[in-house]
Amino acid sequence: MTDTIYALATPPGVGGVAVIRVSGGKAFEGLRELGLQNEITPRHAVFVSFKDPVSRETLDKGLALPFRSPASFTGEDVVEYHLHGSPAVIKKFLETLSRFKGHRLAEPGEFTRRAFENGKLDLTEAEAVADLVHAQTELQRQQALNQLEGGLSVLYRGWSQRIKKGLAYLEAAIDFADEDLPDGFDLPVRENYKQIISEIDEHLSDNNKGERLRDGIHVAIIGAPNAGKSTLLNAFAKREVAIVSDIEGTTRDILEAHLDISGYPVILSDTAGLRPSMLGKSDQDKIESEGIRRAIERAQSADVVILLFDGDKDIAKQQDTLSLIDERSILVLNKIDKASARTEGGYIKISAASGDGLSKLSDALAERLVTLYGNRVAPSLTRQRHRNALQTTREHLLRSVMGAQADLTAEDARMAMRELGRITGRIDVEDLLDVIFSDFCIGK
Ligand SMILES: Nc1nc2c(ncn2[C@@H]2O[C@H](COP(=O)(O)OP(=O)(O)OP(=O)(O)O)[C@@H](O)[C@H]2O)c(=O)[nH]1
Ligand SMILES: [Mg+2]
Repeated sequence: MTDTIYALATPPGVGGVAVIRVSGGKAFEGLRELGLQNEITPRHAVFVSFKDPVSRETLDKGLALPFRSPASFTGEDVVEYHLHGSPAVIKKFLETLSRFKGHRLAEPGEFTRRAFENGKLDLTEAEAVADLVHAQTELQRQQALNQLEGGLSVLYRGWSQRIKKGLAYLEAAIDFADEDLPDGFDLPVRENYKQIISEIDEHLSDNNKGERLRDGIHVAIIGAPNAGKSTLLNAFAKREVAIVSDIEGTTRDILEAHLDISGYPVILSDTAGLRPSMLGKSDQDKIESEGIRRAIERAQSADVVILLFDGDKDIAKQQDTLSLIDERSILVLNKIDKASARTEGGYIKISAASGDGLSKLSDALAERLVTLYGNRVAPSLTRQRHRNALQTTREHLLRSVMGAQADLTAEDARMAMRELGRITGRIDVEDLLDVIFSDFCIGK
């Protein structure tokens, strides 16, 4: 018998209601000990005056909401306690639960883990629970929900089924043929596997969309010292993240702010002003040159780069910034509020200080993100784990297609299926039997 686990399900601190969740074989017993007299009716909330079973002291008055196995999130008996959301009530209640037989505090993710182990969710769906809980932007919510509803599972299971069908055909042909197999009998299977490979390739070459939506899209502000990079970061973040001054070389480290740009999670970074000519001239510059090195590194790794030009100075002289123009850049001219400001075309013109033009820049950024990642949530892989497993699946499948003999083709296809199953964690019994008994011959 596994332990009955409990934990606070809502954030700690003060709130209108706090929810404590209990899951396991002794969950209902605990509810009785806490004072429920009547019979337990699953999925019906009851108002209870919760009492410490030993001291008979009242802990709180609140609701208990029981779910009977297997019709619960974890698949076990579950009771949710809706209490007054105060730190003292929560502490007292958890303390009381800790003294119950077979009860212990849940480990991180343990409720979802049990849901997986009891077949309520597959691995990608379990991961989606975590993503949904952490979703900060609209597209993150949509993506997590899509995955929770089985978007990835359906896709991967579909491939797995098709590989399995081909495998069945190959094995039947190999095992039952009483004469030599005709040349090319396995051609349709190989064709089908080739098709799956190209579908996997398409799924993999999505610009890392799912991972970016999950982890954040990196947008870097790059430009000469005093161009107004820190002012721009602060304007977007709506708070004083970075120090702004008219001294060139104020910013050294990379500073980040998390933004929501039209539902896309963006990590906007402010960097040291590019001024390589000053590098290595004094002790002070050692720090600045490290800052510039980091700035250039960030410019290279970012998904989108805002190249910020100082509109108060000659653009042609901002060589270090100009030399970084590539397909990832958005060209922006700052300080247009100044009387002496440039008027060159091809730039988005802003005043980071007054806020002028910022909505235009924000729109341009959103438009770029739509181009890069689309604005419709399709099932996209969200983790390196998925990517690695798919790449291995692809390798096995490719070897299967190239296999000189049908039995080699079959063996590689089996490995491809197993690798796919690893992503969802669902290698169903039938698949396992396939793998186990495939080494037997018919008749044994
Ligand atoms: N008039 C005007 N001044 C601005 C604008 N944006 C920034 N400044 C001023 O320009 C100076 C430099 O601004 P910062 O934001 O510190 O520039 P930076 O690019 O971060 O500079 P470094 O960190 O040294 O690379 C400050 O005095 C700002 O107040 C603007 O749109 N208009
Ligand atoms: Mg700065």
